[in-house]
Amino acid sequence: MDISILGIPMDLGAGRRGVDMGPGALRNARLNAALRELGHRVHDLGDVAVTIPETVDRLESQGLIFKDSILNACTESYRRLSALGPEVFPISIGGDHSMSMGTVPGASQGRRTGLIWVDAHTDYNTPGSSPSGNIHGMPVAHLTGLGDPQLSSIGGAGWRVDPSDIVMIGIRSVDTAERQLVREAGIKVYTMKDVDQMGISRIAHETLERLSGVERLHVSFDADALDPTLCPGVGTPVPGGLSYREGHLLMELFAESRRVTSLDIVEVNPTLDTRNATAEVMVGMAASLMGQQIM
Ligand code: DIR
Ligand code: MN
Ligand code: MN
Ligand code: MN
Repeated sequence: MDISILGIPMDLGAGRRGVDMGPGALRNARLNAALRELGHRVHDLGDVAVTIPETVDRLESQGLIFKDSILNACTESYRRLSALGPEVFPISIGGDHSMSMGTVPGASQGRRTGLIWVDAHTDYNTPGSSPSGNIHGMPVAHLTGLGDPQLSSIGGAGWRVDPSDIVMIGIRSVDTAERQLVREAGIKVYTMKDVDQMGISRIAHETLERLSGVERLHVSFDADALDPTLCPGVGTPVPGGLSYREGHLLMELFAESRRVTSLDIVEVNPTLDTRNATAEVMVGMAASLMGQQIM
């Protein structure tokens, strides 16, 4: 397969600094080589330009934290990925999760897209519901058309992800007002309780079944979905996450389906990490999604 890697060195949407170094950490953990060893042709597109937070006013124009700079980086990411066409498999490496407001529409190629959100958080706050003002807690809401009109139309005025085409896995931290928004939208959520009770295998199969009608299938993988003992290098660790094998099995089962068309790896924070362990684990997850098998 032809894989294009796009780095988005952005921490503007997160509550603390450091995930801007995620793309470097993932490349340092041999992401590109691991994918080549699987037989893929890998093209690294380099990084999009992202504003350095210290150079601008954090409230910029509308009071949303770093909104203008995030909008610019997401718009550029959208353009770069759109230009790849439908035959290339894009892997976007971040960067905080606000980048997915650009990568999901970019990878969608204008088609109906299923979104698998692997995360401790639902990231479904709007500017009105968010307790933090951090835009990395808001990308899914904007992808479905809620929230700030500019952030919700990065993929063009009419493009949206239908809430019924979204499945979230690994969830264990949801804000009070956000919970109501997720319920109203009708998004399918597999919490960590569901993972414990049902097993990740059944969840993977149900997810693929639920998203059987979409043309494109995007996996957005936040490193904080995995347990913080495994991935300490994240800004908002929440105990009780996916195990190493649950993460791999989920990716292995998605790979077997051959239906996934794009991937994000986000929220790797090298300043909080232990010897780049989080980046190494996430490279392993990407390799499993792209076909790595044990035998
Ligand atoms: C929280 C934290 N729900 C917020 N979100 C995080 O700020 O909206 N998302 N950490 O990844
Ligand atoms: Mn997230
Ligand atoms: Mn998260
Ligand atoms: Mn986040």
